[in-house]
Order: sequence, then C-alpha cells, then structure tokens
Amino acid sequence: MRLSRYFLPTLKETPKEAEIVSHRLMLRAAMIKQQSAGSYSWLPLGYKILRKVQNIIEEEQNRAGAIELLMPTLQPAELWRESGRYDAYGKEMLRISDRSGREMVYGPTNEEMITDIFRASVKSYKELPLNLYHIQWKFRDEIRPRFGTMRSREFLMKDAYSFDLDKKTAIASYNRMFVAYLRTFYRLGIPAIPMRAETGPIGGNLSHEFIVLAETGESKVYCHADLLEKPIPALDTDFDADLAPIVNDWTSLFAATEDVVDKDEFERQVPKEKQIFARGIEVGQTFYFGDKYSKPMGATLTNERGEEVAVHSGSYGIGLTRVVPAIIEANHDENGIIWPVSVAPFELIILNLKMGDKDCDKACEEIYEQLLNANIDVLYDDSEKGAGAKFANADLIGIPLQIIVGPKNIKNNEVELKNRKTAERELFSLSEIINKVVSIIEPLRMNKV
Ligand code: 5CA
Repeated sequence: MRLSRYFLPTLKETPKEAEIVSHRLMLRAAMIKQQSAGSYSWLPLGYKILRKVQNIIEEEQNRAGAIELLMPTLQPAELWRESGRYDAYGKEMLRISDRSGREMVYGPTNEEMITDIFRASVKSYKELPLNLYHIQWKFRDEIRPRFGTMRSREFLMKDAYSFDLDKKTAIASYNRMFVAYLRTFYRLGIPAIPMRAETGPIGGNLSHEFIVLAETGESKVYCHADLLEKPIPALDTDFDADLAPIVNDWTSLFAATEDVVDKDEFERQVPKEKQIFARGIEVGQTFYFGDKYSKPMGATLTNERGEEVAVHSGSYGIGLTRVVPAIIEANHDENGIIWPVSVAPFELIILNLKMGDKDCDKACEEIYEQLLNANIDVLYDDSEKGAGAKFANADLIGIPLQIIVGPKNIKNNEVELKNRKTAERELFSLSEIINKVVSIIEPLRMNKV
C-alpha cells in the first residue's frame, strides 16, 4: 500500500476525551472514530488489525475443533422468553420492535439462538461433541461505556457454544477452549492468565476470565506470580487427547478475580514473595452452565440407554474490539504503538526521506516491489512530508520494522533498517535488505507457539 493513496487521517494533538493510553493512541493513529456513545467506526488501519486478530482467533478455534457459522444480530424476543432471560437481562438489552409490532432484541450474546439451532437438527448423542462459534457484533447498553472500544456498547465478539451428553464430556469441551484461549492470547501478543470468575447473567458455576495484567484494567485480581512464567501449549497440542493435565497445571496455582476470592485464603495459600494483587483487562471468558438453556428450551437427546436427557453446554467469549486496545496497553512506548508482528496492520514501512530525489525514489520503488513479491505486508510512505514527520508517524502507528531510505546512505547503495521495539538501527546494502527482512518477519508471524 502506498501511503499517498491510503486513508490515514492521523491526529497530532492528543484528544482530550481519552483517559487511557490505548484510547488516545487508537484515536491518534486513526484506527477508530466515535459515532455515538460507545459506538465506533473502524477506519482502514484499525480494521486491518481487527481482521488479523479475527484470523488468529479463527485459526485457534478451528484447531480446537470448533466450527464457524454466522447468526444474525437481531433476535426474536420469544427465544429469550423461553430461557427466562427476557426479563432477567434488564436494561442492558436493547429491545426493538419491527413494523408489525414483533418484539426483537439486538443480541448481547447467543445462548438462546444457538440452542434453537441445535434442537432443530441434532437428535442423536452420536453427533456429539459439537462446538459452534461465530464472530458477530453484539450490543449491550452499558451504563458507563468508556475507554474507547475497551468497554463499548456495540462490540465484536467471538462466541462459541459447546454441546455434550454429560458433565464429563462437557468438561473435556471446556478444556479444549481453555487451551485454545491460552494459545490465542499468546499469539495476539497478550499472554492472558485464566482466573476463577463470577458467572453473572450467563450462569453456571464453572467459569474463568482470561485476564491481561494492566494498570488501566477494570478488574481487580489476585494471582500467583509463577503463572506469568508458565509455558504456553505448543502448536502440536493434540486436541483429541485428554487436556485435563494442562488445565490442572494452570488452575492449580491461585488466580481469581476480586469478585470470587477470599483475600485471607489468597494470603494463606500463596507465599508472600509470589503474591500478585493487580489490575487486569478481561479479554475472554469461559463458562460451563450444564442444562441452564437446554432444559427450558427442550434441547434434548436420547442417550445410549434410550433415555431422553438435556444436553450439557458451555459458552466461550472473546471480545475482539477489546483485544485490540488490550494489545496496545501491553505494547506501546512514549512515541506510540508497538504492534507484535502477528497483528501489525503492516509488517514494514518504507520511509522515503527525500521524495523527488531520483536515487531515493528508485530504491524505494524497487524495495517496495520486492517486498510485495516476498509476501511482506508493506506500507510505503511516499507522502511529501518531511523526515521528522515521517519518523513520528511511523512510530505512532507502530509498524514493527522501518526501512529508512535517505539521500546520504543511498549513495553507497545502503538503507537503514530500524526495529520499532528496540529502536536499533543497522545499515544494509540494497542486495541484502530483502532477505534480512524476510528472515526477521517470518518467525514472528506465529509468535513462536
Ligand atoms: N456468552 C458468553 C460467552 S460467549 C458471554 O457473553 N460472555 S461475556 O459476557 O463474558 O463476554 C465475552 C467477552 O466479550 C468478554 O470477555 C469481553 O472480552 C467482551 N466484552 C463484553 N462486554 C464488552 C463491552 N461492553 N465492550 C467490549 N467488549 C466486551
């Protein structure tokens, strides 16, 4: 992409309304624009990141055996009456009626609708286990939408729903999502710690919130410091095997949100030097709620003994539009964002420090072509701005690698390669630079697991 043909209306001034760094940087880097309270447009740069986040989530959901579908945003109120949540959900649910007075809701979550899909077509226990997920916009009329897309009213969520014959197999499904989440958040550049959590309006009695430690987080959490060092399940993890050992390993160390924890118990169980009492961002949550929806909605199956039983379910959410600011909270400095390569909107930016200089222009065009051919996601800053403005802009939008092409170095057929994270700069000849870039970027795409 050439910057001169892109749409990137970055801001010089820091917007006053933004209270936390990720919100400020998302506005300044022209990733989002507020449209009304808690509702945002995703501008091209932000949308490109959101799509990369979505791809990683899909890859890991699919790897764990979940199957993607797509349900509508508007749902009939009858479904919510069947489960009993139409009245219970309260003011957070946006209620609408159509031209014939039919009551609808803008889905805050999809337990009811997925249970309806399940009961319409699954009849035999032999079709289980089944895990269906979608990535769709949700609406919750939050009292205090704030921090940009971190807590918004309209937000993009991945929600998966598992169906099993009994509690034992349902826990195995829960474990598959638990392990998939460890891998997903690691690849997104925000290793998240699973913590025992309150179940709220979703229900059930087994739940974990996946928390990224950050000072600006809204959750208060207690956890054991060794959880920060735990290895992430590897790429070759067999999702058909028993994953309980991995889950037990993670859950054997103390980790819980303030809502469910007894502080004395924490202080008794965790040695003083290992105690972490901190703030965190909840990027995902997993629930096992048994037959809470299947029973009232009649989602039953005949088991091996010919008995009719309500199916056991869980649901598993990730807020994509919250993940993006969470990545920024964990990856930035005073100059701007530092994207992990796995989600970077572009992997590399070419800075032409002197547009109109024949040698600079020629070198930039050649590098740009060669990088495209090498499958590097590259942005070429071919704007007429001065060198200082280009440096500041590249640092602000956080592209992991910069190739700096200036009139002095190009006389020796050399360009500079700058690493956004370490700020290291090194000179390379035009003949070396492409291979060098490929060798740096390729291993980082998967984020090592
Ligand atoms: N049905 C279940 C799991 S699919 C569910 O809705 N869980 S949830 O309420 O915990 O939401 C799942 C995730 O969506 C949260 O972990 C969070 O990452 C995200 N989320 C929830 N509310 C908001 C919000 N107002 N703004 C941004 N993201 C949100």
